[in-house]
Amino acid sequence: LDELPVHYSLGLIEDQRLLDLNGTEIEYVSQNIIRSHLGTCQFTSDELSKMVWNAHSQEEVCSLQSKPCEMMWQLCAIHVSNAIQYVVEFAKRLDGFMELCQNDQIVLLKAGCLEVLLIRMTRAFNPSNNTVLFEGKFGGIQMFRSLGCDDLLFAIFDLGQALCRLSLSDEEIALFTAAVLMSPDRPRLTESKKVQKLQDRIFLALQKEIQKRHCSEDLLTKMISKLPLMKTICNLHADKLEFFRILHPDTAHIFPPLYKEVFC
Ligand code: CLR
Repeated sequence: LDELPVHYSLGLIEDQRLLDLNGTEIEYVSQNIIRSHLGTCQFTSDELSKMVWNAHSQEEVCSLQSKPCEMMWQLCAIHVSNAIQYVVEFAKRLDGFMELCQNDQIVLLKAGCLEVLLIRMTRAFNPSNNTVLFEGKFGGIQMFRSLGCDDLLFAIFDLGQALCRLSLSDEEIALFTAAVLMSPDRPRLTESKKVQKLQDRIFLALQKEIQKRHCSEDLLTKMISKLPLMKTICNLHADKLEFFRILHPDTAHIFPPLYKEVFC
């Protein structure tokens, strides 16, 4: 992901004939991905825009802050793994994904699901007051104080702000998350050529989608420029989790199985 998408941002794949796809086929790729996203995104944009001004009260924030560190970690892990289940369902509905070997399906999901979740977070983020959806209502960074991971949370909220500034449509979020999931450079992939082909098609569809809205041509470049921050967040999350497990060695059981499977 770090090196690969550069040639897209330089606009070298402008010609869809390079991939041997016609306009109808690209439209078909788009429709499959957008449908998969809408069917697995947990909340519709309408629902989210209604919830956005429903904020946690001061008491609710205080009660989250006074939870013991372990309990807050557990609560977050439960919400994260719940959201990951939807990402898994999204992946399964993408054309080509289930035709990959099982090893590669697992590699792509393990490596990409947190990045997908972070991009999806844009939909559940209110940049005007720097709040995110958590436990059914919106709240600021202070909700997560008892985790003891301020630097991680600041990075996540920074990303939320940066992605919201791009004001991505649901269609663009769908195609962007699909492209991130289908990253051919994940370690231990056995058929990365196949994944590369699928990702090329997705980037092409994304480029078309962006042109449709005839907004700034460099939107794709801006989207790709957020990938390093996402990678930083994934590494930071892994570090924090490792540190937590060293401090609390007896707490393996508090995390949901899916969270452990993906991150431990
Ligand atoms: C992302 C978009 C999904 C719904 C969803 C579920 C869980 C939320 C997540 C969103 C955003 C990030 C989130 C997470 C629960 C905990 C996590 C608020 C809204 C925060 C940033 C804490 C992370 C702490 C780590 C130690 C796990 O459709």
